[in-house]
Amino acid sequence: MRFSGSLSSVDREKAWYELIGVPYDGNASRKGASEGPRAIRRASQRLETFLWRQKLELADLLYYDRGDLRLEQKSFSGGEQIAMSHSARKKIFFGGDHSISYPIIKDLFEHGEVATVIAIDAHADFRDSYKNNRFSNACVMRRVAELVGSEQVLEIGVRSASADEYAVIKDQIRMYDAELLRQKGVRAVLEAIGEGDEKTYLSIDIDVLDPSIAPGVEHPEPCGMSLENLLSLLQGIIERKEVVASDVVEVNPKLDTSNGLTSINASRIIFELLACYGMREAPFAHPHL
Ligand SMILES: [Mn+2]
Repeated sequence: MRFSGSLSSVDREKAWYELIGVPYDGNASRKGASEGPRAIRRASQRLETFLWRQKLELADLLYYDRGDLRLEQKSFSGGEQIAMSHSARKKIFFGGDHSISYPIIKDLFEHGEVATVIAIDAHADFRDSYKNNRFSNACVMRRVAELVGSEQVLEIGVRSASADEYAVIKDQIRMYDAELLRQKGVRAVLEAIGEGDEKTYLSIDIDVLDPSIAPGVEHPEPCGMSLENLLSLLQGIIERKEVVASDVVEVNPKLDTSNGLTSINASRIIFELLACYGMREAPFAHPHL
């Protein structure tokens, strides 16, 4: 099953955007996120592809679900190159535990396709090592910062870290945490982020949402964002920054509600990313506007 609205394989060359599942949970403590891509594809069939707010038919955007990218633990240490296409098309990956962001960003960074990274996440993910694993999903932004430079990393929505992590990030990483978002609102945070044309990777950990609307995650963290606020944040970031690739991670169907609420919200986020890309690049191309 392909993601809803995807071009068929015959028409794949017409695609402007690529979706890629990454069914991997080798660096999570509680397994299940490897089933995320399948659940998200299935959930995407349950939503209308006509987006009401934008009056936009998603299938008009021409995107192709390439299927799954298989990662091995060796991919994380650079012991094995990951097989990834390097077309000019924008890519949206969906996991998978959060550790998948690192080998993807590493590959894009080394090909000069990504310079800065924005992470939207309940957790700082800045431990040096977790359960003797430096590539744990709890360490992913630490590894990313070492790769691209800590001044090139921005974290949004954080509301959980250890004291040790906080000591490392407080002077090192630009951050608009959950408290600031709550006090000032999405618009003020977007104004503070500013505009820029650096090639940006946007990583969205679904646990940034409140656990009441995203319960199917390994580490639910109370007092999270609403989906409306997250979608507004994504719209604002994509309007202001040159987002070239993104991911949606940490959906764990084994921990989700029986009707797959977390997967539904993940596919809604992917719909919004596609719509934002389309509105930024070719608003004239959409006959319903
Ligand atoms: Mn997280």
